[in-house]
Amino acid sequence: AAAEFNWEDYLKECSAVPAPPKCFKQHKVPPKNEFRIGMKVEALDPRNLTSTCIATIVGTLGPRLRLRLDGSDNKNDFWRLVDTNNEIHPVGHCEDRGGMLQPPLGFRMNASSWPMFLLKTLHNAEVAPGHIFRTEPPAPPKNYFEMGMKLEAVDKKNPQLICAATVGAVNGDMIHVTFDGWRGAFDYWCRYDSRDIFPVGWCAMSGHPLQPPGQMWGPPSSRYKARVLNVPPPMASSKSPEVVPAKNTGSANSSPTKSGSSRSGR
Ligand code: MLZ
Repeated sequence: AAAEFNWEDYLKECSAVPAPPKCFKQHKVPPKNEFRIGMKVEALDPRNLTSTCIATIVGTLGPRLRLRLDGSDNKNDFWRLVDTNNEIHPVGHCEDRGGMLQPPLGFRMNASSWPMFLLKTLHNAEVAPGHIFRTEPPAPPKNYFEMGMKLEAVDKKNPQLICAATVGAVNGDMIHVTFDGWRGAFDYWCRYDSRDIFPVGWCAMSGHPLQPPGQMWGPPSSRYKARVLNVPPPMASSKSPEVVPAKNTGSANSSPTKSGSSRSGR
């Protein structure tokens, strides 16, 4: 059985340092999540940020909320932290400011049925009380990240996942988030004050699951074995000798592209 992932051993193994907490726009203590499934909130439509819609909490993970816009489908759920101030609000916030609630992009019904739909969706609904919305942490004054530092980051292609990651590069206010053991397939650039990145230990502290690095992180012997197994067969296809399928012993979905910056060189 594979050993269970823990940051302490992994950092030693990589001789890497975690990005210090001051790098992140996150509270030092993760906020409490008092939202419950079924509660309704106002949310900006992620596909149309000028619209405020009604959303229902359809799931929670640690301090994160899984949201679905009322009147939309179940294919466009999105995640927000309970301390996201500008994208989620208590029901009533929009109207208090003279705004009007809008149907989501891809509203299932005819636009003319929106007013009645809105009335019905809010009738007898459990709305999330104002006090459970947490205040947003301040942004760090500048980009303190350095190449090679470890962190935990949302996988934007699988946004329910927070995974072990490394700062692959820094450029002005941007950092390159590279996912350990996934060969670049999920990497992205984001601002240093993104809410999708967290210090090492945040998942453990907040009760959120952490996806460990892909592939191998056992003793060096097992990694060596994995590499030997990864060597392509001597008689590769005569048609296209340059395209060698990388036989993968570990994870199913990793692509045979560039080697992960985080795990190379050992
Ligand atoms: N379904 C995918 C998830 C990969 C997640 C990678 N995160 C960096 C797989 O298991 O291949």
